[in-house]
Amino acid sequence: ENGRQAWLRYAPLPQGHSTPLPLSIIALNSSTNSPVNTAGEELQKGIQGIFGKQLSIFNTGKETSSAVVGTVSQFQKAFGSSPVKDKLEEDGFWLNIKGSTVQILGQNERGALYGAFEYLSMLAQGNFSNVEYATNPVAPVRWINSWDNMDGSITRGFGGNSIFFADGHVVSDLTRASEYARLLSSIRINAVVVNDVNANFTTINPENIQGVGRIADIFRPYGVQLGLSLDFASPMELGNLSTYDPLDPGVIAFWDDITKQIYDRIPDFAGYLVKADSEGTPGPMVYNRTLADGANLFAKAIKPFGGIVMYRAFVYNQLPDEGDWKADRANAAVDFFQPLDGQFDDNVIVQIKYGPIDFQVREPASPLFANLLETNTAIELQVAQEYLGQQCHLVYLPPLWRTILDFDLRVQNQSSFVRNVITGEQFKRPLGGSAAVVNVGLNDTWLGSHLAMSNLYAYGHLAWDWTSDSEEILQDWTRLTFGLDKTVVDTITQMSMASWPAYENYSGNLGEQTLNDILYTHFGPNPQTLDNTPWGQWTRADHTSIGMDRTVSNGTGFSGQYPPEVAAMYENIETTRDDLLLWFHHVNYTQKLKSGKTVIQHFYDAHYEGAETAQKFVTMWQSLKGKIDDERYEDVLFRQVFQAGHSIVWRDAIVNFYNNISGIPDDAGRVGHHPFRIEAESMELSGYQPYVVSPFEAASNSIAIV
Ligand code: BDP
Repeated sequence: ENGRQAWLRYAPLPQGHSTPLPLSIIALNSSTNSPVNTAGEELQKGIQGIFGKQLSIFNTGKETSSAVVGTVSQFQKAFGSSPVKDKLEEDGFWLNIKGSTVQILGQNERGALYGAFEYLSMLAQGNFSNVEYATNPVAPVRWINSWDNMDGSITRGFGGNSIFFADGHVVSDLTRASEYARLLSSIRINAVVVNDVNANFTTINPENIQGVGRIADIFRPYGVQLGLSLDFASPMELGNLSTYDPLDPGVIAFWDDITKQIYDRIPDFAGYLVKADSEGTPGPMVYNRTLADGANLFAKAIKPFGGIVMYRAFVYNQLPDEGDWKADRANAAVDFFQPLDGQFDDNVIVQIKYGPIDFQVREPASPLFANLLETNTAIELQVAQEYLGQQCHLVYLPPLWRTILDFDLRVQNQSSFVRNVITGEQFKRPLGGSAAVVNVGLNDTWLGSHLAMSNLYAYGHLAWDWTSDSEEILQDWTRLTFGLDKTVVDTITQMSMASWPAYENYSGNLGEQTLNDILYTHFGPNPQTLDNTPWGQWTRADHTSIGMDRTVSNGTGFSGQYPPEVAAMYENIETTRDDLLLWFHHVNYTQKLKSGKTVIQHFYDAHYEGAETAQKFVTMWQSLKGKIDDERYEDVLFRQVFQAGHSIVWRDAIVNFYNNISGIPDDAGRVGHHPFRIEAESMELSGYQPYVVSPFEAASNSIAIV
């Protein structure tokens, strides 16, 4: 049990679980690369694993007591008429289980494969209900963005090197890529952009187009399409042109040609992802062209082939001068994109990070979702826990995502939830959906941590239907990953559901964002870097007060980017939720919250509470010893012990920082007092040296041992 099978282990069910099974499998397409063929094999493998029964696969036969898998039209051809009672949309499927007679019918082959995984997931969880239903995705784009570099490293990767690239090329052994596609199709992900958004032009040289073509071949039987990130300056770097101006005829011809080369090799290529004019990347603004000119350049090249362009809204190159108190990076996306609404081609989707800054522990929903009424949009999430403990901390993310997706933007004073905007439903847009940054690597655990995989599993399920219950998804994942034992399921549920609030409590609360090292690692606590950088995660803390005034009346004007009802709510301290107070307002440390506590006392209490919860994860996990395999038990235990310790580092660094800067004592007398603590540097050290840390708050007495 090294984690490599993730939630597709097909472990034998405990004694006493039995059900009438189909006697055979009928897969209505037997060509090797077809998802329906894959579905047949997967059903065989799953039933073999769960029940120890070897079923044969046919491509025709008697429907009764068989599991038939195929598309609706394949079924009609084989059996005359369609049993499907509800409307199926692209990628949707129909599942009809009547004891040993099972119909799994997709609108397309991909849908049929999704249905097969759904049936197996039920069986693997000992759920033997007879069911009959159709299910459709809420959006056509359910993508993953990999941040893999051509040299094999992964930007913000915490699970080893790339499964796709090494030394500038596509690796020859793509076994892991195939296993990954299998995992992804089981959670209904339909495309993966394989290279980092900070793209390198070499990805699209002739050799690498062939290479990524091999990845696409490996993905195809799983119904997963391939996409690529582009480097906007490729016409110069690869094409030897003197410009990459998006309106230049030579540049247009260059991209037309590259696109044709890609489709010659990968006829089902999904599309492009573009990070331009962002954090130093080249883009259309270099030539005084608009971001829409940039996006439409690719959109026009790819349109004849049916591809799409995901154009990222993470644009804030033109950062204001430091010290300019009106300047606010949070304003950037709306400032840049809102004036261009209506100018993007129909096959462009503007991909928007969930909050206006950058994957922080809590942010308000990006106001850009409310400002593009004539543009397709998608939400960008991060399964990679870049700011959220980097897979060394357990943080179950769906509850965080739901704060954004379930937020009502009140566009034109009408109900307008973010989840309905990004699917295209709200503003009647043809395209939309989501992308998540997922940095799986060669590590057997994929993400570097067994428990972190629940985030990937949940992302797929939520991208299919954002109203699904985060806790139920987690419990399905737990049963599939660790078995049906109720204590195991309950304990992992409790830990996971408590994990994001705990992390928020010890890492940055009241909307301050994650108070971590912002300059480089994005990992441990370093609150003092926050106001000295151009990155915009400002706290604006001084001796008496804290928080960023983003109001229209006094501050950066950010709150005015929301539609009127929401803008009015955030403009006013009284109507701003406590958990976003310091995002929108600058207040005294002694300001009273709605909870009745002062801001500073809330900091102290929350940090102690958060760290205490993280300590409990260790004992909770220990209660599972013997109930799950030793290999994964030990691995997770190691991480939970680390988190428990690191949460104390977080707690003390932050409370000491605010205690020093405000001079206000902790009512409960905890801050600065650790009567039972034995300092590491006062122990007998063998092979370790004392080391003076900076910032000093990050270690007691500012001394660590290394
Ligand atoms: C930041 C990451 C950086 C990414 C960037 C992005 O630190 O590595 O390149 O986002 O999303 O969060 O483009």
